[in-house]
Amino acid sequence: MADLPDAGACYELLARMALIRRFEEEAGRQYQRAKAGGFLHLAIGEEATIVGTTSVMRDEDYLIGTYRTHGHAIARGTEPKRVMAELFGRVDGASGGRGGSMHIFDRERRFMGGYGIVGGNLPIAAGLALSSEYKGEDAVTVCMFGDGASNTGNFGETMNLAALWQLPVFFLVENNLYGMGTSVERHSAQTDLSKKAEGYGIPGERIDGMDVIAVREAVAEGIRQAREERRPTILEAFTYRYRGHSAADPEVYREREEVEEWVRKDPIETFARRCVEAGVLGEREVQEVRDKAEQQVKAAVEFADASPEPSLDSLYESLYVVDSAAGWYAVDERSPEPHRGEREEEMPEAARELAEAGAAYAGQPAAPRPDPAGKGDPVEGMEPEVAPEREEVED
Ligand SMILES: Cc1ncc(C[n+]2csc(CCOP(=O)(O)OP(=O)(O)O)c2C)c(N)n1
Ligand SMILES: [Mg+2]
Repeated sequence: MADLPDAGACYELLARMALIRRFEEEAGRQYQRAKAGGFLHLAIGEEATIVGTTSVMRDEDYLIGTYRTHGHAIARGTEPKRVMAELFGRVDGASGGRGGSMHIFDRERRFMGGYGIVGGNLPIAAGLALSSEYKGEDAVTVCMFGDGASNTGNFGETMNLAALWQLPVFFLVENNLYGMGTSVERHSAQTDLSKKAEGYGIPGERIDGMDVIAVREAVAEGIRQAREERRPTILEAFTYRYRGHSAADPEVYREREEVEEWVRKDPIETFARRCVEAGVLGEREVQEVRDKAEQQVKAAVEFADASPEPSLDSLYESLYVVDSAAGWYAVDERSPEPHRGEREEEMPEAARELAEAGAAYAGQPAAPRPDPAGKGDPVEGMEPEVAPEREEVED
């Protein structure tokens, strides 16, 4: 077992993990109260993998993750109140209230998301590393993704280019044993995910992702190789999410005993105990860490609650539109005349009308859905539906 670092570092590791845990418990509660919208994927149980990794990154390094990244942002230094405001869809959120739970983003801290497409963050990580290379920066890009993501085409393409171009990138698979409800044995022919990039020239290792110190040591070495030798490597960290895949998961694919077994290895409890037994931290400090987390999360909820919603006028701000695609919605090529929304000068007014129509529709689920291309008539084949119950929604 790797040695503990000094007391200050231990305190900081414990404090970060406790803060993330408390934050996510509260996020789950706020979601049930419908304060947070969209989808919610909690990483409760995975804190050691997250914090162990970020604790050895430099400020200049990039981190890119998945849709389960509230903790990653907080671990990188994004204020919890800005993450909570993002979940609430408010202007003071990390992404201005536009991203929600799956798209937390903090450029200043080089946290590049928050990404909803499984495996979609991998090529972006290679791109970030390539940009560092071009600019002659020392920065390393750390790319974290799930076991399920290792099956995507992006995985192979990214590994190939990362190795071929000797990019300063480091990969970490958060193997929580499932991709949604499918276990690794059922979704991957090669179940040793640390070997999965070997054929592309990227060696890997397996580590205990519930042990913050083990993660920290292994990641530090991976980052060092990426920075100093331009040698990308991959780490497979075994971890576990105590909660369902998302808030909508009935969890029929696993037994309660399995969850309980992992909870007994809880990364925060075991680390706190180890620090106390080694005399590095006192019981009083452990309690202080918990109290501080409680206060910070309470303040985050108050802040998020007080933050306003983005104005309707700002609905079309910060959107990226490819130049060649005139207008902002699919154009019906069969009719040559300009379609509503294609003339840019009409945009502000058209955007406002649509936003108001959308808001009216959301408030009256039984009303016919307005037709954005017409004058508000119902669209054929798009009969109004009643919004599904949150519990039934799958992503
Ligand atoms: C390209 C793509 N396919 C499918 C989905 C639906 N989906 C969302 S999460 C998920 C499971 C991914 O599992 P894993 O990579 O192990 O990450 P975890 O959720 O366990 O953190 C799937 C299939 C998606 N978002 N993107
Ligand atoms: Mg998984």
